[in-house]
Amino acid sequence: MSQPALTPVAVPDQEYLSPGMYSCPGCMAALAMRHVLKAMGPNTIIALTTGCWAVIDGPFPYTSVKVPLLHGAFGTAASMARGLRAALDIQGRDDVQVLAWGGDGATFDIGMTALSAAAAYNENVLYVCYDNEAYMNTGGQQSTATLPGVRTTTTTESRLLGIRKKNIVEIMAAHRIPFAATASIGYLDDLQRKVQYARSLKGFKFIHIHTPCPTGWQLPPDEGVRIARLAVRARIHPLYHVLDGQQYVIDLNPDPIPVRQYFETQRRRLLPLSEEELAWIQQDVDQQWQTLLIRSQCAAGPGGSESVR
Ligand SMILES: Cc1ncc(C[n+]2csc(CCOP(=O)(O)OP(=O)(O)O)c2C)c(N)n1
Ligand SMILES: [Mg+2]
Repeated sequence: MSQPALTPVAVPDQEYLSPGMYSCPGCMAALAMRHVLKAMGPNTIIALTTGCWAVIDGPFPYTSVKVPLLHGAFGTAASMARGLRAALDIQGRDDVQVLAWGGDGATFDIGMTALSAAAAYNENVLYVCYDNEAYMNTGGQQSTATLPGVRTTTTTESRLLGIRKKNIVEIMAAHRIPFAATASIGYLDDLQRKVQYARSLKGFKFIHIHTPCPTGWQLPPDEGVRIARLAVRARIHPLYHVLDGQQYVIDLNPDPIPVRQYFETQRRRLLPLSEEELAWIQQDVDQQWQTLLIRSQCAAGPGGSESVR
């Protein structure tokens, strides 16, 4: 990316969400949309798949979003975005950006086929996945984005060791798309910069935003941002981006905390984790971080630093 990591960015004053949305108090997915749209600007069309956001937006003919929005079936954000992009291209509307928007269930699971195809064909759209680690709109069922150790309404207790959260950014990077990145609702500067950068690129861009869900995670409404930051510090959700599937950059390297400490902050239901299971999760997180370090060919300072760029 052209700017150094986490340099302050100009966040536009303009708001593209109306007050009085249908989100739960403290909804991090709503905050994510608010900031992504600020970075995208008014010439944006949203391809929205089913999930909480299809409710937040409001019932037709009302909408809480001040840009055009197409609401489609579950898992179809990438397909809708391709159609919109093709129609805009026929009209010569290079000035209009297409934003595909889906939750973790719609992206990691149900929409994966359409998502992979859109990435493989390098369609000129930005796909944003807001990840609350479950199918929240239907009551919190397990998705392949659910953190191991978290008990959802459909978690099978006997199977923990060996089950991992799907690494969606690695999957997208393997398509060699121009830009694949993680982001967090706890670090809005980083999110703004990534969206602004992504919209300047042609081709398929993917951003995976970690958005803890106060309702589903049983958090007070003002706790979402703090918990999101702790997930970054625990390296459960490290902040990095990958250019063309090859160039890895770690965007933030804050003082790490152990996974155990992150789990202790959780109010959502957890499995009764044995020491062996906790150690396995920590080992897995450490291994993934080491892989990131090697790929980005940079060394973390002993105490951590705000940025390793
Ligand atoms: C084909 C189909 N299957 C199931 C549903 C029911 N459904 C609606 S929203 C939803 C959960 C979406 O989860 P996610 O994509 O993670 O978004 P979130 O609700 O967490 O915002 C489900 C299962 C549906 N609408 N269509
Ligand atoms: Mg979800």
